[in-house]
Amino acid sequence: MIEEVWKVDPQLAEAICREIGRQADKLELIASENFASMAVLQAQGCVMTNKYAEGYPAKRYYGGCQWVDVAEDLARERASALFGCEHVNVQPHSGTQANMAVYMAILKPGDTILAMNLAHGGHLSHGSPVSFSGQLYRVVFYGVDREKEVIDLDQVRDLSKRYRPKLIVVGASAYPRTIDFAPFREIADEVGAYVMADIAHIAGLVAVGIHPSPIPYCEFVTTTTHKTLRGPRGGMIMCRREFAQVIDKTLFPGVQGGPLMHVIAAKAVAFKEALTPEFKTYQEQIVKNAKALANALAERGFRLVSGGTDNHLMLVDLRGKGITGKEAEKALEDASITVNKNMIPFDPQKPFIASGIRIGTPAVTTRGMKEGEMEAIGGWISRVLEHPEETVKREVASEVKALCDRFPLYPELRKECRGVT
Ligand code: DSN
Repeated sequence: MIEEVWKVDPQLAEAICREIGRQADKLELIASENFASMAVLQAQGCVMTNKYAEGYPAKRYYGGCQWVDVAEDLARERASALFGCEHVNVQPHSGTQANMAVYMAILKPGDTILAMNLAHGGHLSHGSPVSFSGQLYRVVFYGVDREKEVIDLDQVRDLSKRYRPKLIVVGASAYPRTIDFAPFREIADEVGAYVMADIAHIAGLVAVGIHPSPIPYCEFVTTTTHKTLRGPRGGMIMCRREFAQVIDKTLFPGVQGGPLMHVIAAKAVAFKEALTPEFKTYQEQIVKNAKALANALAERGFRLVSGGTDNHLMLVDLRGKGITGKEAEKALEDASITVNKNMIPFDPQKPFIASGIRIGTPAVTTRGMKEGEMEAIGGWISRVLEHPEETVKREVASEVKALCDRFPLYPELRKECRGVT
């Protein structure tokens, strides 16, 4: 796939190969990342990148769209089959653009949104003051209960009654527990609000039925396609039939121009993969691995926010270990283990320092790792964070490399790297 890049732009080819090497030789534990299949990568690298296709299948503003129409129809049909939704739009370039289209379809600037606090696990596009969502709308935040560290539904109800939001957003990027969507519907009905679930993180789990689906409870469901769903980087909106037209016209031409047809082609491939029995087994293993890793850390004295995990990720509170999230991220990176620093609920630290790290298992599970490997990884994380000295980091990095060699990633791509990885 990169032969021609070597000929035209060796500098860039080298960067690609070094990235292949980084992904293959280190442990990827960022909860929002994954490794797309070769089929997804090839579809994304296809000639559909050349095609303008503003509009929707059979209603385009350009000629010559018959084959990109096939791609978009396949993506739409498969997404509907996967999630059981009435309408789907597969054109959003990202999760944030999917959320933006929903907000702009049903809200006016100044309208009130009730959403989960970013510092408690929410997302920037759910009303953070640094995002358009916090600048255009009046946003009220709910969070987790201080003791149990699970979503505080009493607070959701109280705030809904006090502020009468037009939209309640449910969904998170750093929440380790199952989300029950039914109470959000009940509360929204009490105050006449719409509900949007953003399932970007848990979409793969929802698709195979090991996390409850928000579809019966929400007018709108948004997601990205590249996290647990393991497709190309992108977004998607699902909605009830009655909102199909307003969502489609708000996404295009409202907030986006021409769709990325090569990415939509790759989404179609990923959804086909997600409809297989193997994908269900994969999602189940993600959760088993997360539990095994959480146990391995807890046994070594690490405090997990909410006491553990039900899904693909965990949040580790490092305050008892005398190391900040920022320091932990760096120490682990030096040991070839990639995680991200993360705020924990009621964090005394600023976001750029943070008291915790977020750890997820989707990517290592794609490589074929199981509970035994999670136990080893938990041990390495503990060794590095308890003793972040150079010798320890070097030792762990070499053990990580040996493990990664047993679970090769993209071997066919590495062959094209001319020894540069
Ligand atoms: N940045 C993503 C994450 O890491 O969770 C969410 O958009």
